[in-house]
Amino acid sequence: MREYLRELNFTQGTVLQRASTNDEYLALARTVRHYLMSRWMETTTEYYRTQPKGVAYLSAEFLLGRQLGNALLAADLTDIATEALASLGIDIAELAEAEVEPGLGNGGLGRLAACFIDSLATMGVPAIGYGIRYEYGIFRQNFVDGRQVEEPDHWLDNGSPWEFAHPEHEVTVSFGGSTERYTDGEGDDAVERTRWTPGWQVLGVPYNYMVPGYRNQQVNTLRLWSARATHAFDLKIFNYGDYAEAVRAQTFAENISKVLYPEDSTPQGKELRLQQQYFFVACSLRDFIDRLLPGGFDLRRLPERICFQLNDTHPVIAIPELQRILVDEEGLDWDEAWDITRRCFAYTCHTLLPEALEVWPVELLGRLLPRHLEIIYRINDDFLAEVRESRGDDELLVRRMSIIAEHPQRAVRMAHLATVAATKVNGVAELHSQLLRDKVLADFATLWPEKFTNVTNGVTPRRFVRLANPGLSGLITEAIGDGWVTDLDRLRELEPLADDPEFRRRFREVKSANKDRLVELLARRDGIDIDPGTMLDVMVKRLHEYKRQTLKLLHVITLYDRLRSGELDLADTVPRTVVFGAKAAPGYVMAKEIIALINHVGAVINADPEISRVLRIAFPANYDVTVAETLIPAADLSEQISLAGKEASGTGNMKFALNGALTVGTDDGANVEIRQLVGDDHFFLFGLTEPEAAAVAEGGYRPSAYYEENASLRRALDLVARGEFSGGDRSTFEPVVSNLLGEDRFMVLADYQSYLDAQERVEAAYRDPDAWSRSAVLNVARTGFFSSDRSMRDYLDRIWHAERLGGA
Ligand code: GPU
Repeated sequence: MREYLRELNFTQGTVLQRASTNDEYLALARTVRHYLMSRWMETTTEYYRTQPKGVAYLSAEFLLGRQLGNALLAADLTDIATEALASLGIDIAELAEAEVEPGLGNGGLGRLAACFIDSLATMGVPAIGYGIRYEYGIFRQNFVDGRQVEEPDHWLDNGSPWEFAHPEHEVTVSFGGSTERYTDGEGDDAVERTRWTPGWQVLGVPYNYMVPGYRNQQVNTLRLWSARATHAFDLKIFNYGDYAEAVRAQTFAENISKVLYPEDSTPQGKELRLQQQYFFVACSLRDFIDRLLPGGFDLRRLPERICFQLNDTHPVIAIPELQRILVDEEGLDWDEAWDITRRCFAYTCHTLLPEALEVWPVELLGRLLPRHLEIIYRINDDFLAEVRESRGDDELLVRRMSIIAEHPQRAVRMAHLATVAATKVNGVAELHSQLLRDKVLADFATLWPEKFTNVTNGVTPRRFVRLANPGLSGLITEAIGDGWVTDLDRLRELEPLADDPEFRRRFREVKSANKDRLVELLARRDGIDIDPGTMLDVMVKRLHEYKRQTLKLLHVITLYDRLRSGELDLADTVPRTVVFGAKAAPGYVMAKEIIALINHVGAVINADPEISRVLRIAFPANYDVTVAETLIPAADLSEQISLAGKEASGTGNMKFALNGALTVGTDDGANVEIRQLVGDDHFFLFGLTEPEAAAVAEGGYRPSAYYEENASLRRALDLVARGEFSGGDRSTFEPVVSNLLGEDRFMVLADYQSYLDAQERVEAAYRDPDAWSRSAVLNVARTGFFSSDRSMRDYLDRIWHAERLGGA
């Protein structure tokens, strides 16, 4: 408390009586971080002193969510802080609301990185996260006439108490220019080498964030890089007297870390994005070599000290960068350097969609990073020679496997580069890893079968159960003690309690209180009015055609149609609130149309005085980690309905199950493993399987055939086409309808009937609250596997072979 008042007075420069909520939040945040500081320094010093083998998680995104609650929890200060503030007349909850979450990621991939660093700290693994400190994170989403409008995310405006800038540790990063061969040394010692003369440079300034382990005295580091203009650059121009030009140059450099690209799974190949990628990777490698290794360290031993884990292809340019450092700067010969480089990297692939696989046009890469392009060519030449040697002169095979694509333009396939270089390549769920091996990277898996492995994703139980669901956490702890927070398999001990009526009653009480919290949030935040007495049916994730929000919507429209026609009896229908949350990439036109359609359908249904008693749509704008934390614990039904073979894993699916929602889902991604664990009786499965979907595609899929044969599907689509949800205007949603009827790449129409049938089973099950809550409790008890702590153990065993120093 004394600490807190000190921060308020001396750092925030205000007094209790006059402090704003933001002042109070900042003072508390600084008090907590102060408390964690000595552990942080100790952890850092310990790693430096013992030089264990560690992990560097390279990721262009870390979708952290709010920091305060997590820091208090990790430090075990929540109760103390709550009481101390209460004695000053301050409500800690109100103050926590002042924190703007750092939205430095798009969705699953970025949130996964945040879960992983939490688990690594909690498990005492020597690990560092490296990424970009975007000045603007993921855009804020607004709806205007139901259409998405984006606004910049000024997350740093009210102060950022969790970061520590270290301008004194800046790193210089080079771009452009040219390369030349030269002879180093004389006579017998002479060697041919390459010199890169860059065209321009920027500085990377590190910002450190604490990553506190859960009550274990460990605090790891997340280091995010921010771009600055070099001093030399602007000095030179200032001396010419061109002040305006100097300032412009600064802006140019600082643009690099200005904004997060908002495309999720569909990279746009923008030059600035490649600059971002190289920028943070070059800073991170330099930082690791110069600052985390002892002076004079022999880089030939680098693989004994580190594994750089590549979070998808975004950081893959690190591979030629390390090779360049070893060959051009350290003077190692190519083959020795390449052997070292290969042993330092592992690659995680997060997709199966061809359009999500990053490629960089050779023209662009060569202009921005000429030396790296040469290195990539050489890597490719050696690799293709290896392929020819082992597989004969199969030129088709060689072309398929080449790191360089020739069509539609010459471009570097980053996934191929990563696969060639990495010690291990992993997918993020069993099915995904199998499809990587059998389809997407099949040629590589034939050549190097032992390279491929799986690590099923996980989520941190600290944030997504303990913090987000205090009611359920209390109930669990009362039943089995609190060990589950760091050993989630212990949730199994709840299984017998699924048969205890009293436990189920209390479980329902918790769910109902969580719904009340959500109702309160949506009313306050969005002016949305929902009834906590209804079934909460939730679909939250990025808007993507493969995730099939339109399938959910067709179900809703069918319910509406049947209720209106009297085919369904209003009095005998289970009341539902269907909640959507989804951002669309700003340039993804179809996704934005689907958002508008959801909102328009919602407007019509919610305005119907009769039907809205049993069916409502809530689509709060700007779904983010903070909203997820209130929404997920309140959900009854979790929608995981991607076309089989398209969702690499999904992680929302895990969060819902762990919070006692039942899943309606396809046999896709980690749904497969969820269903195996919870059992068929407690999961609503529907839809084509991956082999079935592949067979349908093979045979020539005709969506219109389903339309013609299925009357209720026809009625639902006709309602949209006739303008029922667009004030009679038939043109408004014509693109959505004609896309479904004409192409329907993700087979929404093929799975429609099966989905409807599954929803009937959902409704029937929900009518029996006791049986439903039994299933819900079993979902909690049986999904401890999806802790990101378990994912980290798998990475440690199968990929990193790093040491654990302390921790849980
Ligand atoms: N994912 Br590629 C993203 O969130 N963004 C991307 O750019 C790519 C993948 C997701 C997958 O779609 C999701 O299935 C997975 O659970 C998540 O990454 C984490 O692995």
